[in-house]
Amino acid sequence: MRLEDLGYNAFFEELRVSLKLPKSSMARVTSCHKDTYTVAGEKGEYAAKIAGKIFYAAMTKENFPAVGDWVSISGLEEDHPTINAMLPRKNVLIRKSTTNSDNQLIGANIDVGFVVQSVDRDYNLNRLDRYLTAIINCRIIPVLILHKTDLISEEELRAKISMVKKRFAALHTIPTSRMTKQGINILMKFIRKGLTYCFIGSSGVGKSSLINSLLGKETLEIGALSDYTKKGTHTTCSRSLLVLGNGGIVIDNPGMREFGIAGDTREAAGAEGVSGRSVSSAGAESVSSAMTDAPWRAGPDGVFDKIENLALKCKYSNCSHGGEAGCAVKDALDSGELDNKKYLSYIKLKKEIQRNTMTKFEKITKDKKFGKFCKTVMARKKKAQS
Ligand SMILES: Nc1nc2c(ncn2[C@@H]2O[C@H](COP(=O)(O)OP(=O)(O)OP(=O)(O)O)[C@@H](O)[C@H]2O)c(=O)[nH]1
Ligand SMILES: [Mg+2]
Ligand SMILES: [Zn+2]
Repeated sequence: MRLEDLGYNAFFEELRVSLKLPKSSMARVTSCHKDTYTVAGEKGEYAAKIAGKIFYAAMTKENFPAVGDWVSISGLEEDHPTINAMLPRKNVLIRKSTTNSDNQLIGANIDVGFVVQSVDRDYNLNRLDRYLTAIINCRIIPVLILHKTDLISEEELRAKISMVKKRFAALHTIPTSRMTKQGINILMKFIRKGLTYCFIGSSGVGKSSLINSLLGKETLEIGALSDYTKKGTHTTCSRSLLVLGNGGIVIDNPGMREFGIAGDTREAAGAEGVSGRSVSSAGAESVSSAMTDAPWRAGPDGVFDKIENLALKCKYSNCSHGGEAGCAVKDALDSGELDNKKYLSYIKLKKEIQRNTMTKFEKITKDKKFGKFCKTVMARKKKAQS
């Protein structure tokens, strides 16, 4: 397989050249396991270990490879493939656990985030706010898939789509069903060769089933219908990256029960690119230039654009929009120009983002603790082996 078939492009090539890594050594992470990674490159798909130097240098979880990362492999000829370098990321989708302080890397170098909701029981606009905020924060274009349309009437579907449009005017929405095949061709045409699409959503909404439809074969395991009602049953247990027949690259994910919003993710994405410009902004450019001829162009500029624009007119720059005098957001709320539900969702997510954006000092302390933790684990491992 050519690297380009796995999503490699000029953006990653520039980074590779700057880091003086041989092109033949490049591979993309297709799944992550306990202490090995499956990667795919010109020599096919195989398992690789991570080099000690990356392990020791890793200050936080975000420094370890994620599905979708581009890595450099050595030792393939000697039959012990090892990841010895990782390219900075264009972006990385992060989920913050709402029960502990962990961040979970969902996928790296993603062009489009497909949020899948099943129209029968998972459809929820506040949950959609969360997914969209996280996706846009990571500079990824969001698209909504309203799946299992066979389970509701056309009228109900129209009402649901119009509620989505009212809340997120510019959000591209694709209704689909595996049973009636509604939208499957539209989805297929939407997916472009060489771009990476990440499927996220609750468990049982039909992410893996949809990907199987796109693959035209039952590659991914899907849940039994009876499992669907059981809370906490996840059919897909780990993320995986697959290439479709039309050249699009998709990432399947285990279902998510909650989706916490991480703070600023630019650092995890690789911060400054090796050429000095921001990797994230360079990524956004390459995404938009790759999509200028796409029928749908970029998604919404922001989930809460309308509120953010109103906020610019508030009397105080640090306005909390909680009732201060001269607050343009509150004025719009009072006049009915702004939807109350959208306002409440905005305030809730804003607080969460503020809470999860740690101060630099807090971050350094946490990073040091994690580095120390890794060293202790390795020392213990060595002692046990000797
Ligand atoms: N009625 C209906 N059922 C569907 C459709 N697509 C998938 N399903 C069913 O929904 C159930 C869950 O599908 P999965 O594809 O396993 O869902 P998932 O989102 O991958 O779930 P996790 O892997 O647990 O996150 C299965 O029983 C599918 O047969 C559809 O279009 N209509
Ligand atoms: Mg699944
Ligand atoms: Zn205000």
